[in-house]
Amino acid sequence: NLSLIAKPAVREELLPYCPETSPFIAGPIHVQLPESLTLEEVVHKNPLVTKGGRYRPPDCESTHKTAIIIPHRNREQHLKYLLYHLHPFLQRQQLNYGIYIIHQAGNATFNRAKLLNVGFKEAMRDEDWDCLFFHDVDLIPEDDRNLYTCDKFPKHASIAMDKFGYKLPYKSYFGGVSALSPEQYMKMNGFPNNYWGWGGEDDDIAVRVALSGQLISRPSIRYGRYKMIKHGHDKGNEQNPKRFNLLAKTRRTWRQDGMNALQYNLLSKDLLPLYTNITVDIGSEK
Ligand code: UDH
Ligand code: NGS
Repeated sequence: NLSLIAKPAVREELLPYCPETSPFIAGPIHVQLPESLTLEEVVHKNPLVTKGGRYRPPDCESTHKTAIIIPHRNREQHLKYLLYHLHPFLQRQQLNYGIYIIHQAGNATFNRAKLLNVGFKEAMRDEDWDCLFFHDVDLIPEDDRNLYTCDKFPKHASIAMDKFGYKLPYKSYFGGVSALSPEQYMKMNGFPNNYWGWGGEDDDIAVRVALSGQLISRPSIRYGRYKMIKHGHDKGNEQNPKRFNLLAKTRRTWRQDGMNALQYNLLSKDLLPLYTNITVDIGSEK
């Protein structure tokens, strides 16, 4: 049956497509954060992950190409634990995937949404990803039936977080982990670039979904479960006092501010064993 056969560019053998449901999916995950864990151990536990944090199932051709985009600064411990859990999780789902860390250089106020725009742009330069997961560094998925693939509409995946009692804190909550196809992302002009500091940027993204004529897709509440690694407030990410004013203007600004206005200086891009590390100067609030 020829329709079952794909010919990947770098592979010599012809592999059949992976089954619709991966046989390796196991359901609930008991999330542990071993104190002595090192990144080297994570590397050893994931022998099939290649430079830049890339993976393809060895025995079949995946029907999904997912990039994971993680905004980051000064959360090395969280990153270690996320990689420890995420690599095996994604492999059990038989995905063709890559992990990108978007590291904000310097000490200017943190800007999560702008980093995610940079991640989208840089990841799409590498590969024709069909789904991008925008993933906070401190959220560990607790069930591998929570598929890291895209839906018909922008997906909010972290709908049942432990810190909110495994339910949504409010109906339009879109923070934590979300997933969009490139088409869905561009339809809403990406994410806002002008939320400096904590809060509101995720609500702005949810508003953009609606303003661009899209709905929000969600996994089952039984699967969209996440453990948040406990932490205090970050230096350089103070509550943004402008967030309510910005949110009140999204309807007027979303077409001007987003992917079409994105400016940054790429400082480095390193293909590390477990992820592609992108360090970027995104400037500071004007
Ligand atoms: N992030 C960083 N470094 C920072 C700030 C944020 O890497 O200095 C990234 C990281 O991926 C994080 C995400 O941005 O998961 C979102 O950060 P956040 O601080 O907005 O959200 P979070 O839910 O924390 O992690 C909310 C404040 C928690 C204070 C709780 C005190 N008990
Ligand atoms: C809302 C924030 C969101 C935030 C959510 C959960 O109030 O950015 O709380 O926050 N919106 C505004 O501030 C406008 S949390 O409980 O995780 O600290 O994601």
